[in-house]
Amino acid sequence: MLTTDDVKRRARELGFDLCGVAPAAALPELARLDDWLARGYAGEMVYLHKQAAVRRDIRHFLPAARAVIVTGTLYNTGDADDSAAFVDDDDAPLPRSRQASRPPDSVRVARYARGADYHLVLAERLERLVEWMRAEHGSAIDARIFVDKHHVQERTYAAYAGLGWIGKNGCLINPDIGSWLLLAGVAVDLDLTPDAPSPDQCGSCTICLDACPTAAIVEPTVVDATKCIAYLTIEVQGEVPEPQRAGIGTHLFGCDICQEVCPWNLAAPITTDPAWQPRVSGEAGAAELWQRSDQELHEYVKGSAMTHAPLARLRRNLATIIGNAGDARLGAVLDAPGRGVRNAAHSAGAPIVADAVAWARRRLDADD
Ligand code: B12
Ligand code: SF4
Ligand code: SF4
Repeated sequence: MLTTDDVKRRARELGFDLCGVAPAAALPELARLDDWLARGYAGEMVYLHKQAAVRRDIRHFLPAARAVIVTGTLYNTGDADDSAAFVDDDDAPLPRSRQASRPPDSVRVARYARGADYHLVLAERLERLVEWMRAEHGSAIDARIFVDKHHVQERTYAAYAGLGWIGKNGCLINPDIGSWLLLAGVAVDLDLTPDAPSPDQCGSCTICLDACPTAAIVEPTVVDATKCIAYLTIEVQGEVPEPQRAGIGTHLFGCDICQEVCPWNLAAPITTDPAWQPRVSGEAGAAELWQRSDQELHEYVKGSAMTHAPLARLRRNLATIIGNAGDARLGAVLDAPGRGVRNAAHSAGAPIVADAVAWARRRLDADD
């Protein structure tokens, strides 16, 4: 008979840094999603409303489920984004020298998006875990994997599986390895012994709430996505509301500030897993990226989770960053996407890009 320890051992061999088991139940904290949705915090992410009924109980995802195996994978390569440069505070935790050395239009790419597309990597590893469970168990197993986009509240099941606690920044934090973690798992009809949940260790700290540049953490553990830079740069399909564009700063894709500042990440271990080694540079300049052709931009994001965003959305973000850079000279490149070569940068013709370009010009002119 398969035990929780057997599953954890195998998960470790497959490259997962953490693994635990949660009960397959309608856990009380799952009900918080309804309140969050009712407050309008999901914004354009209508899929969360549509999936809400399934997300209330893992047994709507897999009716036969008796246990939820949750994994955590460390993606910290030590390749820090100095997002905290954005925090206008003398106590900012990152070295001022690095902040000063960055050109004003250096883009910021969230760490999780710089390596290989985790949806594919983790799904493949979980499939192998399920195959192994089927072979070991001897008789049929009903199992269904989930990686991010599936209809499962991963953080809540992860907390019950003992992987960590829900920090005030909303992220699951493991006391040994911090919060640079991707979550994924398997709902299964096996009777596996659940782990004990980890205690909350945020204490009286409020660093992340104070550091969030857009005040998106509206109360401890609750993020209003419509204010979050990750949502504005990744999820918003159309035009970003004008009053929110300045707050995006130089973020091209996602935001790590509330994790960069968290004391539990100060000693986060560094992974050597080849999957997470950066393939997308977080050091490129927005003006330089803007001048690339669509084909070159596609090469820039190839293989990473950034490919989930259409090129026009990336160009919209690049124009916004240029507008925020405060250097009027950068405005000249806005006339030459794809280095001005005709047809090289089709995505620049999208209305959301044209709108962001017009805004960036106005902003740079006003700064002049
Ligand atoms: C929608 C979404 C977003 C939205 C909304 C985020 C949010 N905070 O709600 C946006 C686009 C803003 C976003 C941003 C990011 N995301 Co996101 N996102 C998701 C997604 C798809 C659903 C999350 C959701 O349902 N939100 C609604 C809220 C209400 O639900 P929740 O976040 O799960 O929160 C639950 C807990 O807080 C729980 N809870 C609260 N208090 C307590 C107390 C106890 C004791 C317990 C048990 C539970 C509990 O109640 C809530 C409801 O169940 C999940 C994947 C998934 N399938 O779950 C990834 C996920 C949460 N995101 C992830 C990541 C990595 C990020 C970013 C770091 C990416 C980036 N660098 O830009 C940021 C972090 C922003 C932040 N501070 O939260 C990881 C988080 C890993 C971790 N260590 O926590 C996930 C799990 C994806 C994955 N598979 O790894 N994301
Ligand atoms: S990801 Fe950035 S914008 Fe979103 S809550 Fe964290 S610090 Fe705020
Ligand atoms: S910064 Fe402080 S309050 Fe925020 S998640 Fe980390 S420990 Fe908790």
